[in-house]
Formats: sequence, structure tokens, C-alpha cells
Amino acid sequence: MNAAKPDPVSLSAQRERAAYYERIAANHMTPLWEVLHALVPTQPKSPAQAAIWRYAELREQVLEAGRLISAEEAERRVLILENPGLRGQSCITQSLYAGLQLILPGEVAPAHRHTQSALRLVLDGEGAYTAVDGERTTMRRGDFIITPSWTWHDHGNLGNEPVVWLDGLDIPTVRFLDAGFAEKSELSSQQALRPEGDALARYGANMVPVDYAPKPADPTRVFVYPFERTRASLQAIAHGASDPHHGFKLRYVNPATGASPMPTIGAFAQWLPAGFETRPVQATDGTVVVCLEGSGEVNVGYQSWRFHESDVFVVPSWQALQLRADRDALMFSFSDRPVQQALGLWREQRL
Ligand code: GTQ
Repeated sequence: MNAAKPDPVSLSAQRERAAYYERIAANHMTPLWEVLHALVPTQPKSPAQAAIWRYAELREQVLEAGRLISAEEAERRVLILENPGLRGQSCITQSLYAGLQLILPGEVAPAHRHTQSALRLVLDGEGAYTAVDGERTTMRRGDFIITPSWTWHDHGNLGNEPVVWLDGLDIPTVRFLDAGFAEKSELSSQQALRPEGDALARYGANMVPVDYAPKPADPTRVFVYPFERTRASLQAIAHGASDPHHGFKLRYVNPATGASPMPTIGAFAQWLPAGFETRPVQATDGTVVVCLEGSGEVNVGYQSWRFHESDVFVVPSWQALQLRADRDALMFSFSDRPVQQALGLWREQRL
């Protein structure tokens, strides 16, 4: 259908409308017709921009923060990765926050809990741990660790080198819903209630405790997805058929339900053999991507970058993504996909 173009508006009509808008503004009202197309766009037009953070620079700058403030004083010593299109809002996409956290040998990031859900992706250094609701896990490069909503968590470094990881939280989502609560623990480090590995043994070995009956939206009790398992799975499936748009890609799940590990954040691991080039694909979930192994080139919309180990980039909603690996590449990513799927909003277009 070809809608007829409306007649041009005379200057006097324009002035009359402007005066009217001012009168109704006094009653806290505003006309829909001036904003309708921005409110109901024909397709997503995210203010977020595609961007890349190179780890070589990130590392230097977060280590500098280590000389300026202690983990104890900061509570969490983190450099927020702020989307250049969303400055001042502490977010990397409209719904997600990302930051680079540093913990130095001997330091403790004290126990607290909040309704925001968090994930960690360990990037650098050995000897740190995260404790979640009374159980510690040693953090190793590539490990994907979660602290679901309202779980107590603290971090510490028992080793002798700086440890750096990427934090991903649903802070903007919880802020949007005005549903944020937080509290600090009296104890700086939680007391261990269970031995290390307990949760993984109980919930992460294709079994669950005999009387365990999770609700569909419950986060998983498996709070660590060890990198060696992820890597072994990706390498095993890489002998089979690839997906032209995704290479070899798996999503992390709550093994007891099949849902995402936490209700607000989905996470993915992807293997691209050397020389593999994905076909472009766009999706409504703005996504944060980390290169854990290998190197290559990424195209997001009209931009393109080379990426190396531990580089982080963000792909805004509905921008076309294309990846090319020049060495075998292992990519981790996270997004708000489970939220969009629960609301019936998620779309993907394979180009
Ligand atoms: O480790 O608990 O990057 O509470 C932001 C808020 C990390 C954490 C962040 C947090 C944490």
C-alpha cells in the first residue's frame, strides 16, 4: 500500500500546534504523533554502538587501578566497559553491564549479595577463587562462573599473580525494572559450607539430588562451567557438520531444566576452525563477545576489526555479525536472549 503524503503544514498551523504542545506540557502530556515512529520503529535502531576493547590495553589500565585503590576500599575494583553510544550509563548494551575486575595477591573482595545476576569469565592469572553461597571455586582461564540473583559472593586471590576476569551483569535490566536490592555481609569472606566441587558433582554430572525439583526460571546450582569441559565439547563437535552462520556453537544451560544458567543472561561458546568464515547474521539480542583462543576478523555492521586473545567486542541489537578465524578460534559470548525469548521478542535473521 502506498500511503498518501500529508499536505505540508503552514507556518501558522505549526505555531498553533507548538503553543498547544506547551499548554498540554503543563499537564504532563505530550503528543504521540511527534514521536510515534521513534517509539514503534520498523526495526531495532539501537543507540548502542559496535565497539572493541583490546586486552593488551585493558590489562595495563586495570593494573594501574591496582596501584590506585585496593579491592577492599573499592569493594569491587572494576573498570566498566561503557558502550560509546551509551556514555554515562554504565552499560555495554541497553540491558547489560560489563566490566573488567582485578584482584591482586592477598586481596579480598568482601562478601555481598544483590538482586542483579552476575557472570564471570576468567581471563588472566591463577590462584583466585569466587565463593557463591558457601562454596568456593578456583578460577581458571576460560571458566564461566555465575552468581545468581541474591546469592552471597566474595572473591579472593590466594596466589602470587594478579587475576583479571570479565564481569557481566544484568544491572541495566534490574535498573529498568527498579527492582534492585543489595546488602553487605558482616563476614568479609564467607565461611565454607561445602567442599569445592560439591555443586558440580551434585548438579553438573547429568544427575541431580533425588528430591531436587527446580522451578522453570530457577538459576542453576552449577555455578561453574569449567573451561576444559567446554573446550572438549567444542573440539568433539568440530568433527561434525558446521552451521554456516555460527560455525560450531553451543549455549550454556541449567542442566536440570535446559533453560539458560540464569533467567536474565544467556551465554554461548563457539568454535571456528582456522579459515572458517561465518555468513552474516543479525539478532535482536545485543551481544558481548570475548575471544578466548585464536584470532581473526569481525565485521559488525559496516565496521571491521581484527581480534586476538582476550579482546572483547560488543554487537548491538540487529547489527549484522560476521566472523572469520585465521587461527582456530574459541569465542565466548553473552546476551539478554533468555529475557527476549521469555517475552516472545527474540528474532534472528540469517543473511
Ligand atoms: O563482583 O560482585 O563488576 O557487585 C559489578 C558489581 C562486579 C561483583 C561488578 C558487582 C560485582
